[in-house]
Amino acid sequence: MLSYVCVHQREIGVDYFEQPGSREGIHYTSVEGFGRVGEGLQEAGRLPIHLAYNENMRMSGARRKIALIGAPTDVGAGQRGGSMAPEALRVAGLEHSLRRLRYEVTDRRNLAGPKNTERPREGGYRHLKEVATWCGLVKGAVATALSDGEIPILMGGDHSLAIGSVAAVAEHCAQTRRQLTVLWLDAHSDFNVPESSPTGNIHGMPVAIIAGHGPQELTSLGHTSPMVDPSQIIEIGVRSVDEIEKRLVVESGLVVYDMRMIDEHGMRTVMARALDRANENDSHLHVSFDVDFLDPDIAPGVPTVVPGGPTYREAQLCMEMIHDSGLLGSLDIMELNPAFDDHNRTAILAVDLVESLFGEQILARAHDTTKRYGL
Ligand SMILES: [Mn+2]
Repeated sequence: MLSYVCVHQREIGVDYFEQPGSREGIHYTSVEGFGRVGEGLQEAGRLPIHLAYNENMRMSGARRKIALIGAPTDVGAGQRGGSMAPEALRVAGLEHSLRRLRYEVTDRRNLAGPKNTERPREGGYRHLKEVATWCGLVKGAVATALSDGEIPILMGGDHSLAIGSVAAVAEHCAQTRRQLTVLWLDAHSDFNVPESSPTGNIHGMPVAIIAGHGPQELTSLGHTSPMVDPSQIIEIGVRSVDEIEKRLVVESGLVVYDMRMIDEHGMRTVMARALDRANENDSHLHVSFDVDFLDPDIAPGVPTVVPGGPTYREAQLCMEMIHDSGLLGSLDIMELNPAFDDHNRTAILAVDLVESLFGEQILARAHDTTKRYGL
């Protein structure tokens, strides 16, 4: 009988799949080390055909608990509908998928904040007060999850809410003396200021704000300004930047891997370089995943589609490589908009990608990052 075996560091567990690819009949055992894995296998009468030992799975040992936090609002966006996204992700099975990957998952349900009043721009921004209130709520919920030893997954909501989650993560990292690297997966650079923004919608500004450029109501959510050193903010998948914003991005010192770089060098090289930066400092990696990062052919359910994004396979590789780094500490899933979606397919795709981010693999395999990607 053939079995697949996967062994995790620290919290050592064994997965037996009776048939390759099967998810049924999984037998789970806790063992102390390799010797006992062999014994366990003999006792179970199964033949291991692959043994995977992941030295880099720091996360799996230290943190196996996940908190889902819903922030149902679109106050920072130009289009309505993002407020329905947390429920769309639940309907697509996010909690079940993570449980299947052996995480202890608590759905902390939805935060309740101010409604979208659909007012026009005032003093450069739309809905600044509402965005600040929502971000304060998000910061509180994410901070609680982190101090409880959970990996927070923020289910947005529009991308302005990431100001709140990054504020919490940055403060947590400062308290625990951990370096922070932010991976911003997005079609846009989200680095607008009122002078460069054509709309005043704050979902186009969160990176500028966490890098220290923005209204006091939002920059003050951080324990310090900038919340994150711009050289530790890495943008991937960018393909739409407003005119004045281009100059700001270049001057800011953030690291941008735009679509041209992905075209020329491939997702593998781009991700290896990005993760190398995080690995150098053994950083807490915060991933802010704007669903519009993905090519709209596969992910139509976003308000601001930009053609020419990563394909399904490129996105999977991106997520798998982040997982393999063992550094993932917190995640935002942002900008999903069920009003633009087709039978929830974008939410289902987002859940599929989050599964890869949290360790789903085609096969159990040894994934020592250094050897596998030549970092
Ligand atoms: Mn964004």
